[in-house]
Amino acid sequence: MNQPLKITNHLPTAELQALDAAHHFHPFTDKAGLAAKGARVITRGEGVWLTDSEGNRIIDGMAGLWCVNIGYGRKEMGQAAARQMDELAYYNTFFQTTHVPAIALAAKIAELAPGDLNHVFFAGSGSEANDTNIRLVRRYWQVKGQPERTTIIARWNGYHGSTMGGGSLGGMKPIHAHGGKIEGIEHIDQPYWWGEGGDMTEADFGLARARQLEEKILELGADKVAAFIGEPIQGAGGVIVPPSTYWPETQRICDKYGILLIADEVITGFGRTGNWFGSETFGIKPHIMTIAKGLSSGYQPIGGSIVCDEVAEVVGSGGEFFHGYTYSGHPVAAAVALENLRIMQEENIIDHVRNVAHPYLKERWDALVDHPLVGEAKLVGLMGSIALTPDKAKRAAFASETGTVGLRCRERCFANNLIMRHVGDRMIIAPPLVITPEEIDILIDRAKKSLDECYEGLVADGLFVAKAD
Ligand code: PXG
Repeated sequence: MNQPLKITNHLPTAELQALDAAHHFHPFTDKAGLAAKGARVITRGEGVWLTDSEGNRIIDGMAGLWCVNIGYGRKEMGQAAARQMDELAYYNTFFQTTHVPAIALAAKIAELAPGDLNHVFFAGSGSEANDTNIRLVRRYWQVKGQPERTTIIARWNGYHGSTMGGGSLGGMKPIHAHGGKIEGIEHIDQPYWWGEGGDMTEADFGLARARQLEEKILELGADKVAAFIGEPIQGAGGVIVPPSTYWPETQRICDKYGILLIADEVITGFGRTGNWFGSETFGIKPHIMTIAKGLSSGYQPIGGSIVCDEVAEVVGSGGEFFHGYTYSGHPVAAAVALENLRIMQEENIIDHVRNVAHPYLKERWDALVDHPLVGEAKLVGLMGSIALTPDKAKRAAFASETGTVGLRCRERCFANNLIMRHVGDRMIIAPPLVITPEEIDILIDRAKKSLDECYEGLVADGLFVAKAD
C-alpha cells in the first residue's frame, strides 16, 4: 500500500523545492527560471521576522505583500478563526440572509471610514473588489438614466489586481499583453516626477498630470465617463508619491464633471500612510474605496468596496444588483478581520506609525540619499521607496535595461536576509506597522550593506553608467 505523502517543514529544502517546481504554478513567476533556481521556502513568522527552511532569520521589509500590518504570529487571530469555525464555519450573504461577523465588520468599517462611506460590499481580494467597482459604477449610471457613462479612466503603471477587470484597470502593459483588456477603460499618465518630470517643478508636474484627466474627459465626452480610479500612492508601480498638487486638482476635475472617484486603498488602507486611509493623508474624498490586505493583516483573504451613501442608495433603488461572490463576507474571514481591527485600535498601532516608527524611519531613510547609488528617498507613513541612479543631479536612468540594477540590489538584500523589493530601478519597503526602532536599525543596516555591495558590483562590472540623453 502506498504511504500517504507527508509534506512538512522538516523535509530537506531541496525536496520541497523539487515538489514545488513539479506541482505548484506560482503567480507572477517565470516557471522555468524558478524551477532551475528553487523557491525560497518560508516556514515561520513572528512580528517582523520570517524564518526559512534553512534557518535564516529574515526581516520582512514588505509585510508579506504589503499586508501583514499587525505583524506575524498573533495568537488571537488564530483563536478568533477557530471560535468562528466552531460556531458557523460558512454561510452566504445572498438571498436575504446575513450573519453576525459580516454585520459587525461592515458596521466597524463604516465607523472607521471617513465621510459618508457607510456601505460595504465584501469580496475575497482586492482584485475582486475592483471587479465589483466596475459593475457598481456602471450600474449607478444606468439607474441614474445615463447608461452611456461606462468608461473608467485609470493610470498607466497603476495596479488594481490581476483578474480581467482588475488587470484592465491597472496600467501594466505586460498584464494587458497576456490575455487582453476589457472594453471601456482608458489610461492617462502617472504623476511620477522623478522619472518623468523633466525640467518641470514637482508642483507644476503634479498639475499637468492631473489635467490629463480633464483632457481625457473632454476627448471622450463627460457624458461617456463613469469614474476615475487611482491609488493614493501607487504601490506595485514603485511607491510613487504624487506631488502635493496632484490630488486636489484631480478631485476638482472629478467634481466639475460629476465623475465618480474610486480610491484604491488596498495598500494605503488600514494605517499604512499614518491614517486609517490614504485618502485622509491626501485629502481625497472618494465615492468608493477598494480595500483588502491590511483589513485582515493578510491572516485571511478578504477585501471589499466601501461605498458612499449616494451610490449605495442609487444602486439600491434599481432592484436587484446582479453581483456577488460565494465568499462575500465569509464569516471566518470577517471574524479575523474584526480581531485585526480590534488589535489595531486597542494597541494604538496607527499612533505608533505616526509618532514612533515613521519619524524614526524617516530620518534614517532620508539619509540613504547620501549613498552614491541613491537619488531620492520617499516615505509616507511606512511606505517608502528610493530611486537608484548613476547621476543624481540629472535624475538619470541607467544605460542597462530598466530593472537590471534594481534586481541586482534586491538579490543583495535577499542574501543579507532583508526583504526589500525592486520595481524597475526603484527599491521599495512597506514593513509591518508594528516595527520597532531597534528593528528599523537592523533594516537600515542591512539595506546599506546591500546598497554598498550592489554599488561595488556595478562599478566592477562597468554598469554604473547613465543612459545617453
Ligand atoms: N489594488 C491595489 C492597489 C493593490 O496593490 C490589488 C488591488 C489587488 O489585490 P489582490 O488581493 O487581488 O491581490 C492590489 C494588490 C506587488 C504586488 O508585486 C502588489 C499587489 C499584489 C501582488 C503583488 O507589489 N497588490
